[in-house]
Amino acid sequence: MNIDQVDYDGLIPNNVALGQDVRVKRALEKWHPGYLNWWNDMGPEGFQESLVYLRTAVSVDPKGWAKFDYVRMPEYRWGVLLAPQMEGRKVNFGTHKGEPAWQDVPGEYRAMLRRLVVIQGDTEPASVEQQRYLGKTAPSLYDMRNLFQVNVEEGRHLWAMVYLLQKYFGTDGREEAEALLQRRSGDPDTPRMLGAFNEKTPDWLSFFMFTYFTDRDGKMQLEALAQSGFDPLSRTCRFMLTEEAHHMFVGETGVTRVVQRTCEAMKEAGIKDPNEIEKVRKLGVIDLPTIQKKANLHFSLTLDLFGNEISTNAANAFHAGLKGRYREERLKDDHQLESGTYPVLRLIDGKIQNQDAPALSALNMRLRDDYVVDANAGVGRWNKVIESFGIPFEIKLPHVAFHRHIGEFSSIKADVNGHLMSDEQWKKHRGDFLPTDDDKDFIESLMRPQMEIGKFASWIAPPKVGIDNKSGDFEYVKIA
Ligand code: BYC
Repeated sequence: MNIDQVDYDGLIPNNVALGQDVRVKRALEKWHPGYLNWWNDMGPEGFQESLVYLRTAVSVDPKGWAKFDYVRMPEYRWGVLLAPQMEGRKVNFGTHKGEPAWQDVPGEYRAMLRRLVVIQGDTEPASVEQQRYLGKTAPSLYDMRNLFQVNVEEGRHLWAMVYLLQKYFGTDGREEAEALLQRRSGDPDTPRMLGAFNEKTPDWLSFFMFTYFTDRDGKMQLEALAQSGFDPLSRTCRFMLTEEAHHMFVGETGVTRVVQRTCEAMKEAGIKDPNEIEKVRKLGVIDLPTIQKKANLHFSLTLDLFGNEISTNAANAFHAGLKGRYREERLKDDHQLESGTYPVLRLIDGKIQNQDAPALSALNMRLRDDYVVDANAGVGRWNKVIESFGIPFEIKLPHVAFHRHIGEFSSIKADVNGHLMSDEQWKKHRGDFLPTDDDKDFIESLMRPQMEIGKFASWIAPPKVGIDNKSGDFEYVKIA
């Protein structure tokens, strides 16, 4: 079989010759009904019978890998797709640098590798669960379609990790695959593994912020895992990154369109001061300070996903050649990091300051730094829109010490500029930085569905171009 092409004949589309791998094929076929039950119980509420204009991967060739068509979500062809194997690929970092990449799990790293795969896998269904109710308040059919596209692809990413568990981790892999269907986002007894995936995504602004900020953590972690010396993981993550790009596009353009609509409405009403919140809200759009608060919330929750700044887990995974740095192959050093240092922002004598730490221990910090640079780029594009209307307001990412629950700053309170605060001050000013109940109620009041073809809710501008180059009045979802 040509690796670029996906075999659609069996129950599970794949480019891994599943037909010749009877044990894994059976294991996945056995897991499949449980997955569909999970999708029906925890996937998008309603719309399961609707025809959604979705893209499905038909090849792993970066040019032209997807085809678009109307699909009922439960009939989406979730499959197992790996990027093509690279001839002669080597382990590119850590103590095994230069050895041939592993096609099987190295025995001594089995537990570490399984943990990484399970954590990655756990985030995928979690995000679908978090976004479960959003279809009902979609601001347009275009947005609804994008939501469902993101959801089915997160489902596919779960399949990607489950394939690795079933193929390479025997009985315990099978048990982990089952457990991925049992945990639930936000459940007090069986929560998802990482903090941000147990938070709510209650409205569409949160959805756009989540796909902008949190899916971008996905990008960074997948880039780091794509470096893995365990070749099947690397190939899996490389293809997932292709899909992930669309999710961040949905987030970035979603926030852009919200900002655009707010600025347009302010201009039409002759409001120049962005802090005239009540006046702006009366126009049926979301004021810029509230958009800033949502960005503060989702950015800070996402920073927690990078783990502790100083981490032996991260050091061990790098040393073992399992998880690299962001775009490891482009970095110019020895790729072993036995002796170098890296500056880590820490709390020293009550002050936030940089301190050099062994580079190997500081890998989470480094990936987080790369993330912040990447996240800042899109924020700059949001600000260009505001600037084009001449409104004196700039969206800014808060300081990394702000509102943290994991790592160095989890034990302190800091404002968005990184100034330390007492608990009292924090209580008093929390609502200046993070959405208050009033803000939430206001946003919720705007979340009225707009399901007429080609129409958009009052608080969001239409996109510049449609999906798959479709026109503005294209019926992205045929609601059943
Ligand atoms: N919440 O040594 P540390 C995505 C735990 S998103 C709860 O710093 P490490 C997506 C940690 O597990 C990308 N617990 O940990 C986006 C450890 O516990 P144990 C997902 C946390 O391993 C949108 C202990 O604290 N992929 O794809 O260096 C939609 C010590 O911590 C948290 C990955 O994350 C937390 N936030 O760093 C859909 C890649 N942080 O084991 C999808 C795989 C830490 O000692 N995961 N802890 O009991 C990893 O590489 C790492 O495990 C982490 C944590 C970066 C998550």
